[in-house]
Amino acid sequence: MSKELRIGLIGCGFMGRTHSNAYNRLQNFFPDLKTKAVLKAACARNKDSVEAFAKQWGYESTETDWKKLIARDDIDAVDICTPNDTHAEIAIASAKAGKMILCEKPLSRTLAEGEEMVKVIEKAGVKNTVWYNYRRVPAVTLAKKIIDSGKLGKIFHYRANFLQDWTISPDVPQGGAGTWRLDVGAAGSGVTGDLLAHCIDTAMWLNGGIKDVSAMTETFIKERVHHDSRKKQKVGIDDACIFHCHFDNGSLGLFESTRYARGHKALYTLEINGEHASIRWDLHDMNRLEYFDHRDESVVRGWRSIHVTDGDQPYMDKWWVPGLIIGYEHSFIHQAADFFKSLETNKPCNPTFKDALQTQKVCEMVIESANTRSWKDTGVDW
Ligand code: SOE
Repeated sequence: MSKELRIGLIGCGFMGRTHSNAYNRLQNFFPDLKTKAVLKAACARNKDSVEAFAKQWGYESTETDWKKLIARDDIDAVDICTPNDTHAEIAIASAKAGKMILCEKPLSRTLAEGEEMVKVIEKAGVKNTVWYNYRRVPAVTLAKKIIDSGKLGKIFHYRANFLQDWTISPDVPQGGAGTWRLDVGAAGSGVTGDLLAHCIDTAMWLNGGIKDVSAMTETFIKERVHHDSRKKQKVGIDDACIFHCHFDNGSLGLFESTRYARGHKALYTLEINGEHASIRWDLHDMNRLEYFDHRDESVVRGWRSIHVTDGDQPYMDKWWVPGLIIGYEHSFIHQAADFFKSLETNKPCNPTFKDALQTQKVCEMVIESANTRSWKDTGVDW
């Protein structure tokens, strides 16, 4: 390893941990990378917690003001792990300061914010990526390879769910650490931007652009105490969202997400049905890809469960030995590795801000469709 990429991470919550873990693992598991990750600075508003975080994850220094972090000459790349309402401001300032940017999903709260971000980032010409991590689960990456090889034939259906149950109690507040996802001001939307954004990103990557959408949303709990005001306030997010759509390739899509599916903590599933074959994947059994091929001899035809752990399957040559599994955190390690690799090849590390803006277009039209009870064209350019 010769070069260094000095990272400044902003936001030290759940995503701050997943990204920091990713940088820390690169040297061990991706030793061929020519650039070394240097954890230069971590930034969060609370001095004590950012110092504890920096110590735990190996950052050399801390900041409590993100503007100071961005102004530092010893930072090459800014990693944005803050709530959605700060993504645009931080990303735009970072691009203007000439920093590379790795931004946690979703890109932005609204399409307008996302468009502004893309405009500034493209003008600055800085390297960028958005952490839609599920693309880099080896079984999902394998699904992409199988689809691209044409094995499924013409695609008819794409189906995805992302189900949770953590907001069923009316006592869960909106706003504040951990629960900002319930505050429309901080999050922009509810399950649409938080969970369906993942499904949409994966779907367009696997199956091409989404042309138009028809959606419905529901807010089951209309008022919640706000962390800041300590008063009950109207809830502005969508608690649940269901939409269907047409893809550019003529297939039909069906998507559902909710935080009210009792018994489901984080169940992301997807299924694709083609003329010759089908594929399905389930986050709770994430090392497996299920595959059905109608061309198999009829007496043995059936769903196969492919254990994606062999060295010739995506990313798996970097890990243990065939048959041994990896987990959720590895999807982030793979994205970090691909970003570092992209510095060598000078190719984009997808999804870039521009790609993530396409997901933002779908999310915006999903909400718009639900609000107006009508079909909406997404304007996606895939
Ligand atoms: C929400 O609970 C959440 O943490 C999302 O914000 C993540 O993006 C998703 O991967 C898991 O669920």
